[in-house]
Amino acid sequence: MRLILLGPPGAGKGTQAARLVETYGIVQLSTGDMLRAAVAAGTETGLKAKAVMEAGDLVSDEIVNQIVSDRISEPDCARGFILDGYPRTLAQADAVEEMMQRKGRRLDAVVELVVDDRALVGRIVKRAEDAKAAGQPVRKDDTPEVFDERLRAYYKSTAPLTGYYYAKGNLKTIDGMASIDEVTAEINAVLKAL
Ligand code: B4P
Repeated sequence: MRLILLGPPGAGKGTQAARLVETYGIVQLSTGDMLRAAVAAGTETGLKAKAVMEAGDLVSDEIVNQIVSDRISEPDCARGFILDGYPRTLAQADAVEEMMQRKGRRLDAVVELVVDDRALVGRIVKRAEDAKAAGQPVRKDDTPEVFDERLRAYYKSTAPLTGYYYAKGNLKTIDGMASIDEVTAEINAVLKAL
């Protein structure tokens, strides 16, 4: 199964991708996680991405497309994968098409999680508070101020992907306002019907 999880920051893409990994035994490719790992390791990519991510902007298409193209060619992706947080721009969506064509494969579904803006900021603030209470590191981009920028970047660059995939006929829209378990059940129902 080859799947894209689409949605605004905090919509639950990472949360649901982790559950799909358990159920279907396929790989989760989170560009957010890959970029955070590069920042933590201090690689050249990490050094370029750090300030951009902390400001809530999108890392360049060039960097992100390269990371995904390299990762998707690894053997564990042959059985399928979940793209979590990628693509986030039309140029990245075109890059996914090229990657699929090169491998003679196609995407099975694009699952969009729809959540309203107030709920999104509430989730991000809660994640930061929970991390602080547990003595864990708080993500630098999990503040209301940076979240505003992340949302702005989403509406400018990522929201147009809904129309892009709708036109291709493989967009599945899910109510992401429901509980985590309910969202999982809805996604599973959509995937079973494929
Ligand atoms: P990401 O790591 O993708 O961060 P995200 O959008 O906040 O994550 P997600 O939607 O997965 O939310 P989550 O499940 O964690 O990106 C971070 C940054 O990396 C970007 O701003 C950008 O700078 C850079 N980047 C990443 N990919 C890029 C790309 N392709 N191109 C350019 N730049 C890129 O859920 C959030 C919280 O909500 C959690 O605490 C969770 O427990 C809670 N939650 C989830 N579902 C819920 C539900 N149904 N009800 C209540 N709470 C819920």
